[in-house]
Amino acid sequence: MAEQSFSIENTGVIVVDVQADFTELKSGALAVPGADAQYIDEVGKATRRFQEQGLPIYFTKDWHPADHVSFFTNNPGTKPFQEIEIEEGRTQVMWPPHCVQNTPGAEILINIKGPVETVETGTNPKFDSYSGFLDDGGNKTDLDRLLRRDGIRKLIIYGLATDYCVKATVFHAVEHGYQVELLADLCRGLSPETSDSAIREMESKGVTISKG
Ligand code: VGL
Ligand code: ZN
Repeated sequence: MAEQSFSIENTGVIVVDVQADFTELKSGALAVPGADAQYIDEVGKATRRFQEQGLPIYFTKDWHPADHVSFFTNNPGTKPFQEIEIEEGRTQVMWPPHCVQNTPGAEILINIKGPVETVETGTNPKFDSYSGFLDDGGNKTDLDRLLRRDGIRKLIIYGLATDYCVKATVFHAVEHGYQVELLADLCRGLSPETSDSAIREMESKGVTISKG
């Protein structure tokens, strides 16, 4: 793994779902192992450094209504982390309720002074959305439009969780034609196995895997 290697021209930074509910630091409802105080500190420092270098910063924010389909509490008889078929051909992992709109668990834990665009995901109660670009119903977020507006061709991506929202956002970024660099040391995953295979899959799609 090399240090982050992109030239900064036409490059944007996507910080995926660095929110209280995904951290051990805040004893989040869906805490990702290793998303502790030191991790949050490192992600904050890196993000501020990129902004000082002049790179535009885009946050994705998991932002669910209380009646969201992905919460096991909204699907009677299901248990957390169980995978169910919610309709013909569409599966859904049952998550503990997390990142509910306007609750402390949904708060992004990065302090930054300069301008940042924030893109909300998972706002439709009927569809989950691991990707920052597109939900499971095929509905677009504002992310691609913002990146085009800003002339971005290359993306540096990191955040939570490697095996879910980071993975889906990276894949869609590649599909949308962006050149992608993943900063692996600034990511944490829910499980080591699925995180390792997510990173291998990213590499096979031409993503550069770097340190922080
Ligand atoms: C995420 C599970 C459910 C993530 C979001 O940010 O990776 N994972 N919602
Ligand atoms: Zn979610």
